[in-house]
Amino acid sequence: MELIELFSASVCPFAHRCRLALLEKQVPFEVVDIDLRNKPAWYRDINPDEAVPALRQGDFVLRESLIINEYIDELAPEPALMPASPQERAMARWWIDFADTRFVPLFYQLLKAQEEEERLAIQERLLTVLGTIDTELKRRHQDAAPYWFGGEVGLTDIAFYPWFERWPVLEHCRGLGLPGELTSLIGWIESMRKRDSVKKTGMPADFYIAEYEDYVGKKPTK
Ligand SMILES: N[C@@H](CCC(=O)N[C@@H](CS)C(=O)NCC(=O)O)C(=O)O
Repeated sequence: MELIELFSASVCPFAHRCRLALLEKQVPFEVVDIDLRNKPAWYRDINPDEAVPALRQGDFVLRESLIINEYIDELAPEPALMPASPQERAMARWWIDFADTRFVPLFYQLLKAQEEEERLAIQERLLTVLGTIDTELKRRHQDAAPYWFGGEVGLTDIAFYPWFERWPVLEHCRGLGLPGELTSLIGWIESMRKRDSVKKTGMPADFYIAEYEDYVGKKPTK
């Protein structure tokens, strides 16, 4: 197999998804770090949007974290990162879409919101989404199975996890901790933290806080 290069940045949760998938899939790859504050001009030829992640393998270039992860999963049958049954595969896609369209945008909207009223409204919506995730995890395995679709980690877990590693940013900048009653969600995060892929790619909370304070554009509002 031709070597895979992943254009990435440690701060970026989307690129984090792809590093996790590559490690879980045990596919050899090289990380090329892109400084998002000072992107090299050549990177525009790889990704005209100048965003990370991008994957390059010989002449083949692919963008978008979720599409990249589907490609990574299809490189080899094992370990499978999608469930086996068509219905569970469909549900995995549904939850991956939920992560991207309903959960992730609220994370950024909350960080960017400058007015208190707007912030509280977004926070409410984000808490509802967290409740939906917790209810689904409870319904699926009553706290017994470590991952979304049972005993094996998959693309659904990977689609969500990077934002939970960055949750201390919301806690620090917006005073929003993870509610303790969301026991299934918290249990799932703990299971993810035990994985080698997560340990190898993880960064400390202070790193994310410093990076995102810059992104938020001002110091905490608490
Ligand atoms: N939908 C894209 C989002 C990628 C994205 O937004 N990446 C950010 C970093 S987290 C980026 O590179 N933004 C361009 C910039 O910072 O100039 C994906 O899933 O890959």
